[in-house]
Amino acid sequence: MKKVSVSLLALVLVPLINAASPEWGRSCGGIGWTGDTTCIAGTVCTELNAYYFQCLPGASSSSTTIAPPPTSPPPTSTSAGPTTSAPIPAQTGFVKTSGQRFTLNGAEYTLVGANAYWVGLTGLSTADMNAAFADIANAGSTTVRTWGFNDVTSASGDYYQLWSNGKAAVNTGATGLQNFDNVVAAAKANGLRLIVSLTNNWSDYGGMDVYVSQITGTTNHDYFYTNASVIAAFKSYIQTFVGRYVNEPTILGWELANEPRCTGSTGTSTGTCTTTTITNWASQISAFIKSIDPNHLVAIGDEGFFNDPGNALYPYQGTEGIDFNVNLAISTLDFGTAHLYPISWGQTSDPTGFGTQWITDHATSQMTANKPVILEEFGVTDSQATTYTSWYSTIISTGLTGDLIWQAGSHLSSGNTPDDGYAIYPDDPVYPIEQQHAAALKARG
Ligand SMILES: *[C@@H]1O[C@H](CO)[C@@H](O)[C@H](O)[C@H]1NC(C)=O
Ligand SMILES: CC(=O)N[C@H]1CO[C@H](CO)[C@@H](O)[C@@H]1O
Repeated sequence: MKKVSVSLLALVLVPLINAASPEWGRSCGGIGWTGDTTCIAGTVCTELNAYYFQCLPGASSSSTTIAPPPTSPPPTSTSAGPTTSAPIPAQTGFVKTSGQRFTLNGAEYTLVGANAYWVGLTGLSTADMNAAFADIANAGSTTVRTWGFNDVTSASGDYYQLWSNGKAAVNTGATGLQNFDNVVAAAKANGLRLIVSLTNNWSDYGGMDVYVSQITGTTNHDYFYTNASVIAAFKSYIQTFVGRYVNEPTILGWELANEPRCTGSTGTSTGTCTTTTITNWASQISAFIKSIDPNHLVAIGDEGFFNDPGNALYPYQGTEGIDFNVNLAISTLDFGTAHLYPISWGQTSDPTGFGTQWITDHATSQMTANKPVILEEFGVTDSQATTYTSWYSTIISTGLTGDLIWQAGSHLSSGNTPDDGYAIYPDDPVYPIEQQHAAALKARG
């Protein structure tokens, strides 16, 4: 139902790829757009949807100015499944921070929930998006983290940016940003708010290495943080993606990237990347997001590694290019994030105990910086109930601001959502543990 025909999609995309003029296809309006609304001669500001107007070739031979866009909420899907037959609850106000807590309209907002990167990337109907978010909401969740990127070099499935010969074209159509509009509408219909990552350290769904290889012709992962052309391309994507949702309260916040590190899936870098490299990049990109979107919170989306060279434990050594405490002090970053995968990180002798220390140390950083910190991914594949019960208890007792489990799962009409060994479906014994924790975190405040 949300798909357009391939030929129609090609009509939309091909001219963008071949366009010679940077003016061609430039954003010029839509809900939340605060930039230039005029288009050069020969192009007309054209509404692609309420959120997105572009300068496209038109009959007009002079510049055209469009009226400011309406400030009404996004049109909700007319093809909603049974779970949205009830009126969609109004979501008003943006989630903000106050000291170490999140707030909404002056009251405390408990950030608890799950990751579901797949909602917009696995061809789900709007009815299945709603069913997946309903399962997450029934766990007591307030918040879901998902992917706002998929960089491809040939058009297939749902994707947001198509690369060819070093140039990117954002997919604003039904398999692109209009599909993400449906993700936002489905989250809203279930009373959830979204944390959206804007690229990936890893090669899943494209990510940094696609920018680097397309623009520099190399596999040096850290060029993502330093090459001016790559940074300009990432900012251009942010301008379009973030710009589309500036006035959308269902977005809780933006994350610069999922798990940025000096090296990625290629394992290749210039050898010159340090924690300073990523700190400088995070300062620059977060300030850019704030400049186009003052409404939403911004975080890095990193794993929360500490930079203590010589520490016996790998996640504390700073070798991946992350200095959690230095980054948390950046003024244009609103909250800190940590992930927790003891087994992947070689902490195999006492993974539960390692996690307890990790949570405690991040709660200490949270107090020092006086900003919220969330455990925004965590997972083990063995003894999940025991380990998660312990970690949840530590989150409550240390005062860590909130958490999102990796990852949510649903049994949908189209089949089961992805399971990488960590997915918790509603019939999993961990699901009621999530429910108890959400209630306990809301009660703690
Ligand atoms: C970025 O990469 C391009 C393509 O390889 C190169 O021409 C340019 O000099 C690089 N810029 C910087 C600042 O390194
Ligand atoms: C921690 C993590 O997410 N690792 C994944 C990163 O991406 C690579 C390549 O796609 C995967 O193999 C890792 O599991």
